Amino acid sequence: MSARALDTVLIANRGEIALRILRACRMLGLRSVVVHSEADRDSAAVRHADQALCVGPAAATASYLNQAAVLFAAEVSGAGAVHPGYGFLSENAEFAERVERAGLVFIGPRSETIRVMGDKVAAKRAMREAGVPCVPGPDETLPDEPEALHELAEAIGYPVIVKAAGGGGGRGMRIVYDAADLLEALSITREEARRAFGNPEVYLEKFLLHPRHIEIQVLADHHGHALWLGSRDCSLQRRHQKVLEEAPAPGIDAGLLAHIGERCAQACRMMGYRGLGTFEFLVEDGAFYFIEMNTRVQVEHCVTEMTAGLDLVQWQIRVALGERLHLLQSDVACRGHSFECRINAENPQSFAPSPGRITGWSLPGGPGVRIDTHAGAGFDVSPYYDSMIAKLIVHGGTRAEALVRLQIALDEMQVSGIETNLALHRKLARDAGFVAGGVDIHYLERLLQQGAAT
Ligand code: MV4
Repeated sequence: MSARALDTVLIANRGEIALRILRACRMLGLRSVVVHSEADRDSAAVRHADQALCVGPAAATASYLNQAAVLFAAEVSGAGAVHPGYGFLSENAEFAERVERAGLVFIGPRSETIRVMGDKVAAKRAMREAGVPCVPGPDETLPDEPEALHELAEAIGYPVIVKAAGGGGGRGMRIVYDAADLLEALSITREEARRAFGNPEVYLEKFLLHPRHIEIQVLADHHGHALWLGSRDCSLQRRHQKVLEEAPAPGIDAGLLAHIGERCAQACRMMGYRGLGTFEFLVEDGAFYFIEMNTRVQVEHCVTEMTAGLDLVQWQIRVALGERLHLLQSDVACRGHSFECRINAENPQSFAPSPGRITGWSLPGGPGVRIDTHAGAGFDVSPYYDSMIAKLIVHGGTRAEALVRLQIALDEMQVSGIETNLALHRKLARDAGFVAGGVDIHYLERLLQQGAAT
């Protein structure tokens, strides 16, 4: 314990988020240790960190997911805290527990909270008990008897969706339109879940046909103080990958949003939640339905930073180190509007990753324009990791102003040497449905199908 310093943070991630965390550490006067794979030796995070340690070969399972190697790096560097970023080990309860047991601070909620939220049925039960509205459907283990199952589904009303308790983020789910298909859907999903997540438990929900995906950002300290920091609309997705996000969610009644936000903050207080968190909702016909909670910093946290005027990653670290949040809910404002485009190295038709060397790189700028990236001219996009190469974030006083900034910034941005989804973003930023605001979760895939047909 003696060598462990709470002035040193180990960053267990790569890419833009490693840099983002590093910058927050610098702002707080904290030392940073970055772990990296052999493929990321020349990365900007490695260059800028106070210390860098290689934890294994390029494959994530051998490096960024290698718990023993990451924990060993924390030990040898004398780090007192571990920031997992997003993806990789960020929502791994076992890893968080090992960090805790090593006497280190895991920058995130308690491992026990991560475990509860990882079980989507347990998470839903906790939220319902805290007064957060959930999708209709039971939050207890399903009965075994076929008749009881049929009665349950009838009571919910078809179509229903079968989801794996160990799933989430679109993995392990199956829609059932007709009672004749119910039992088979349950048994197939259960078998898939047993294999994929080691947990065969499944649950049933009413399947909402045209919802929006709206999130509430929360922040809680270790002293029972919790705040909600606004909403995000993440409905523009393709195959459960978000493409373009915005804050606040457009067209939602402010009173309703405040009511839901306050429910989320209250749920945090009841659970003794600590750190940053996201409540995911499906919103249909003006009603909010909780589906999942994320216990990490999210890729799209930036749009909330722009509208709330807060450095969320700094706050995440500060509360993890035990600091009190003195900010009051009445101090939290939502100023203007923000958009974030995820710029990916991918083929515009097939969406297959497009790794390789970036030869040309020209970034937009001006008021209200922010780029979070680890890439640049001469950067090699690795085939081993996620294909996101940059986030373009804009802010404006109104949604209309932010939208014009987005259009201009997208036109200014140029990337060559690899394929990107910039053209898709340019098209989206001028799409009538998107410009109007409030499209549903199926909008982007429908748009892509039409585009492919013409
Ligand atoms: C749903 C749903 C409709 N009804 N649950 C997909 C990801 C996972 N987080 C939950 N998902 C969904 N759950 C009910 N009861 C539709 C989806 C869904 C979806 C949700 C958010 C964003 C994009 C989506 C695309 C397809 C399906």
